Amino acid sequence: MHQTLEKIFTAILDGEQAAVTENVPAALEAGLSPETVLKEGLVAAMTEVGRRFEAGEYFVPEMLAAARAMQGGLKLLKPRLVQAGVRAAGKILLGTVAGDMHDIGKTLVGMMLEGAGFEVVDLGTDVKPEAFAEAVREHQPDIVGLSSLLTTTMPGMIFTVQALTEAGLRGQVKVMVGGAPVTAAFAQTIGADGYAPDASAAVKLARSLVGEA
Ligand code: B1M
Repeated sequence: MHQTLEKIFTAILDGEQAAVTENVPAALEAGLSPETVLKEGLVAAMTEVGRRFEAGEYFVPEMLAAARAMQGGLKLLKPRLVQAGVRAAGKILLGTVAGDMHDIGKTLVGMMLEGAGFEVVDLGTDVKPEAFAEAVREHQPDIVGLSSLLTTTMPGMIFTVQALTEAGLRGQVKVMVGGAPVTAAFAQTIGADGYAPDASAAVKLARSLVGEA
């Protein structure tokens, strides 16, 4: 592995954004393609972050720090990736459902998905069902990701799936759900395509929903 990629990999795992933003341009100057820097630097590191989280070696703070460090590098890389015509792994529309202001978990899920090469459109919090439908029309995502942290706002997931169906859009997107009170059984009941208990599982689920192993 090129020395700059090793530095990017380690800096992301250590949550050191300055070292990432220093080494991404250095890797490009050394002649590595933006795609190589993305896949073998950023995505490889975030995959390792996910593994460490699942193994109980990392917790949410470490995962957040790594995701922030990765985003610093991604920001520098994005224009070069667009220039080089590199396609995202898929496009995901993400939001916390109506009435719910919790955004830490949803944002972390979005950051991890970006780290896995997905294009993420984050609609924020308190997103009404009609706003999700409207945004699907506008952005044409592969996946709609719904987050809810309150038992009282979980019905917002049902109404969002209904709104997508009523707008004739349900067939063109996969729906994934998550958040502390949400379960796989609930996801199945409301006709979602999948449930993920945490950000690392969300990446795996999103990959499987777009047909990427
Ligand atoms: Co609130 N809150 N809160 N809160 N809050 C909880 C959720 C609560 C469990 C606390 C408690 O009572 N023990 C409780 C809910 C009870 C329930 O419904 N069963 C609660 C309550 C009651 C409330 C208020 C109603 C309090 C009040 O005003 N009386 C109020 C509601 C406001 C509203 O939304 N309308 C409220 C407000 C707030 C704050 C604003 C103070 C703040 C939110 C700040 C913010 O987000 N910007 C807050 C916080 C911080 C929490 C706790 C303490 C932490 C939530 C968090 O960020 N966790 C929480 C208690 C707790 O969970 N321990 C609590 C860290 C985050 C990384 O985890 O969000 O679970 P999490 O996300 C995980 C997974 O769930 C999953 O992956 C993430 C990363 O691993 N995931 C997905 C999440 N979304 C996903 C989407 C996916 C896939 C996976 O696919 C699309």
